[in-house]
Amino acid sequence: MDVLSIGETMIVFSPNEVGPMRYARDFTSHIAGAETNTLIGLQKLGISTGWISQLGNDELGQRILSFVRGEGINVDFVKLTDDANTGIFIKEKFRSNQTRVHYYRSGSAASQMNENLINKDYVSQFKFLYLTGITPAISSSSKDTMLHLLKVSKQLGLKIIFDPNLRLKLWDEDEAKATLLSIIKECDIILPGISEGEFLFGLSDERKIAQKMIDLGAETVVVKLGEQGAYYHSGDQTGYEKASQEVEVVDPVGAGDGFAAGFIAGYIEQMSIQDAVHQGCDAGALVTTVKGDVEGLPTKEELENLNSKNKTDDV
Ligand code: KDG
Repeated sequence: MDVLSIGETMIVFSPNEVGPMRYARDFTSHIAGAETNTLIGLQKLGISTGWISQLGNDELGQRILSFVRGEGINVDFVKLTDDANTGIFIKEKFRSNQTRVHYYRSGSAASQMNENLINKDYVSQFKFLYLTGITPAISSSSKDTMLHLLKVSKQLGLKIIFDPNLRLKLWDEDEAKATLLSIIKECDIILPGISEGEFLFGLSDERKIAQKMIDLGAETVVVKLGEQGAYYHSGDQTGYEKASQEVEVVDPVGAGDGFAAGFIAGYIEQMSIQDAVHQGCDAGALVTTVKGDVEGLPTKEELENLNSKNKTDDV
């Protein structure tokens, strides 16, 4: 198999109307979790994946497990526990241009993951480990479990890919900075957002942020610049790439995870770094055109057809 990841996936509830949530009556629910968002995107692009996690043995946990399994991700090491609930969060569209996230995940099943979930034989079946900075933020046992998996994966020769995915609602700034920097030193490929570079190094120039991470030992760094695309630095290659076309944004959440899926799939298929970054930009842009984190993730065919804009099937 190609890419393994570990992390928490939740059910997200979104009020159907804009405005403070205290007035909301109707909600829509979706599956959301940065790591499974990326794994689902990879599966859609023909890359095989596996996910390590813990869910509550409850209705929401069963829904997440069937959904993730249904997308083709290997879930042999996803445990259902009776001791804790599946985490949830609410995505409130407070104003039409302002989204607020409210987490109800403290003490969740995933936050109680421990090292017993990590099976060396299973890990050895993969070539890449994909991690995000959310997993170490949710609890100390989850952090220890992820760091143990990182160590085992390095011993087994997996390539490590990391998206810092800073979530300051989940941990304090000093701990976040120290932990993320210590993880970055162990990684081969790093996919930060520009604001994460600012947080970690106090730098706002994407070229300097990438150079800092290269100096810390990374082989490839791609700094995501939102609608402006991304800047990459890999060996002696540097440059900027943008999505093939501008899109109408319906829901921006999940764009970074879609970018990771497009880029990693291109990297695994040995595209040039420039083409892989371009594919990441296209995948990230497409995610934002559909409500939900994963529903807009493109297939290979959709990415290939992207240039034939506004295509309508013959009816
Ligand atoms: O990247 C999107 C994620 O932020 C979202 O799916 C929820 O994983 C999530 C988190 O922990 O914030």
